[in-house]
Amino acid sequence: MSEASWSAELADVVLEGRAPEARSRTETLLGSGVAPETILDRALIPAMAEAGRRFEDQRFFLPELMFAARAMKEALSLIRPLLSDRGVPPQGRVVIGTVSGDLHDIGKNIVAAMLEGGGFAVHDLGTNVSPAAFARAALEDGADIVGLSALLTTTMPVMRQVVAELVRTGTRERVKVMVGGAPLTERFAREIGADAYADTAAQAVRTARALLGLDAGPTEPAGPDADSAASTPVAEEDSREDVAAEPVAPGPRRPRAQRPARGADADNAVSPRELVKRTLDFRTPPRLPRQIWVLPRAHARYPNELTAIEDAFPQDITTVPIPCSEPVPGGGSVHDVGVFVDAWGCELESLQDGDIGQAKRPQVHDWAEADKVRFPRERLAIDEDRVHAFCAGTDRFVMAGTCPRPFERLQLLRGSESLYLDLNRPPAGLLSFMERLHAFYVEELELWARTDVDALVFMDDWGSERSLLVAPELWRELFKPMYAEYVSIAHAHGKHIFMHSDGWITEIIPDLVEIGLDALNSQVFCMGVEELGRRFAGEITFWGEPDRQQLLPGATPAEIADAARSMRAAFHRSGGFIAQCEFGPGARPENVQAYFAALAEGGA
Ligand code: B1M
Repeated sequence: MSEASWSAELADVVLEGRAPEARSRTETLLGSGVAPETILDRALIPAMAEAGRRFEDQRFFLPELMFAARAMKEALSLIRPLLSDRGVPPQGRVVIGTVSGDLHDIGKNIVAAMLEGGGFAVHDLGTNVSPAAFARAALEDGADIVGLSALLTTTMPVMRQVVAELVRTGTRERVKVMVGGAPLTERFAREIGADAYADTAAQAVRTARALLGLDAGPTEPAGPDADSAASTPVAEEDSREDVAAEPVAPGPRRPRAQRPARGADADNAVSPRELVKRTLDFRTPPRLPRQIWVLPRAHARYPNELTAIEDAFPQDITTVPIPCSEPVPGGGSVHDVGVFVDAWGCELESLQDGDIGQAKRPQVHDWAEADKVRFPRERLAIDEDRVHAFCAGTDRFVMAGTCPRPFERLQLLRGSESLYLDLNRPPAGLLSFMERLHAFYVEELELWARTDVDALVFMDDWGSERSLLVAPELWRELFKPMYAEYVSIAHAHGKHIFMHSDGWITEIIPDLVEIGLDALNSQVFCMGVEELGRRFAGEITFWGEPDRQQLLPGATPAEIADAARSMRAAFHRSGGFIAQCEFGPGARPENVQAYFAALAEGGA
């Protein structure tokens, strides 16, 4: 077989994530005398470069990218030892990690895999890595590049400390520093004295090559649509049908089109509860309803400022504290530092007081054994009298005290990375577990829907900063039917229903509108406020939210006020916009205040 055809075939096998075949083909090629560096240069590096391009332009999502990376690693495990035996050096040595205080590792792992696929020797230090540990590893490994990842605005400053530690230990002049992660910018990289910033994993490979003065690409790309690789500086598919039982009819749509004319029932004397209902039903509320989400660290740090904000801008929405008649096992709080075991038996590790941690030790190693998972059925013992009393005792709009999160729960049980891999070709055990999980949440929502609460709520994070985490088709097949049923339950009981998702999710908003979701909390600034307004205003209520990554921590109060007005202009159409704002650890109290003040101007 010619080099062009074996390299294109092996590249395709890697791109399709067929790990055992990637290994066996590599074995055969090596056995027939093809040099390991030729296999790397002609097939593996081009395949991973193509996988990165597909991820960048959203033909690949996390499951596909992780599958390809796994196949590449299988092949590399045969090639790497041979390369070192033959004295072939890697393209460069990279020490990489997520900085102290930060547990996000999905993006960093992809960057590490792509760099390996690009021919670099990568030492991944994991998450929560201290400046001293980066400097030590850089020295010991003789690294050419130190790669730093951070996803939290509160952990970005650690990157500056890493650079300082490299200087202090005399390592800085020997290594290049590359930084990346959703909240970072080119400017920030310059300010902290890094050598380069890369915004995606594919870009990280190009940047690493440029930093080390390597040429634009090692080889002609393989595979049918593998074109230019520019380098820039600075269970079987079919078994999915088993999931989630019957297709679910969308919940009854509220008659959004038949709204009364603007101002028809303007009545400033309405209660907060009625105000929110009018907003959700596009019945011309006299002002925008308000809701603040206070995270524990903001509570502890700014108690007086918080009281002043709540006094000046009384809140219109509240949540029932979960009044189960049985105690929920586990104890402690999900916000405490250390390891917290939740009601499902999942262990979460939190580094900072007030943060929700990362799954520490996944329970499910094989979906065939998922029947061992303990469902917290005590949550179903709702003390209805207490819920009724709570609702009767407030004139605020009341949300249920539970929040189904099927995707998040699956990640906590299985581990994020393993779940993404599973979702690529979901095994039967996963699909049947999803049915059980869904049935549990349905039972719980049905119970809450029979109480006096005004709304049900559910959440799952579906986006990174730039794209969906999974392909929209997969989401539609596996998760949309679940959410559609949640919406149906709420509407059948005359309740409204709210959803939260982080990240860029523009592509699935039409689906959420279609199933009849009433209100969506999402990162509207990463999707584009104007575009969202143009496409969806009047179709769904935007439940906040001002950007928590750049604006709330970094902008001036005047900029926040402008942002708040732009949200109202984009989303409010005789209703359809709730002035929700998170008050988290990085947010400045004057900015939270400015947001509510700007939205209180001139009524709705
Ligand atoms: Co977190 N989280 N999270 N979270 N989370 C974000 C980052 C957030 C933006 C969501 C939001 O508020 N809208 C927000 C940060 C806001 C801010 O900083 N101001 C946030 C928060 C607040 C938190 C907690 C504090 C939540 C809480 O407790 N209340 C908590 C913190 C825990 C901690 O770290 N101490 C937390 C926890 C978690 C989970 C554990 C639930 C989970 C992480 C699971 C895991 O990583 N194993 C999680 C997730 C999944 C997210 C979102 C939804 C998605 C992140 C992701 O995996 N993206 C995220 C929302 C968002 O990003 N808008 C969010 C997919 C990944 C492929 O993209 O990581 O951007 P990304 O990586 C890209 C590029 O950035 C780049 O290449 C990658 C591939 O193209 N890149 C590099 C990354 N590193 C690079 C390094 C390089 C070069 C390029 O060179 C070295």
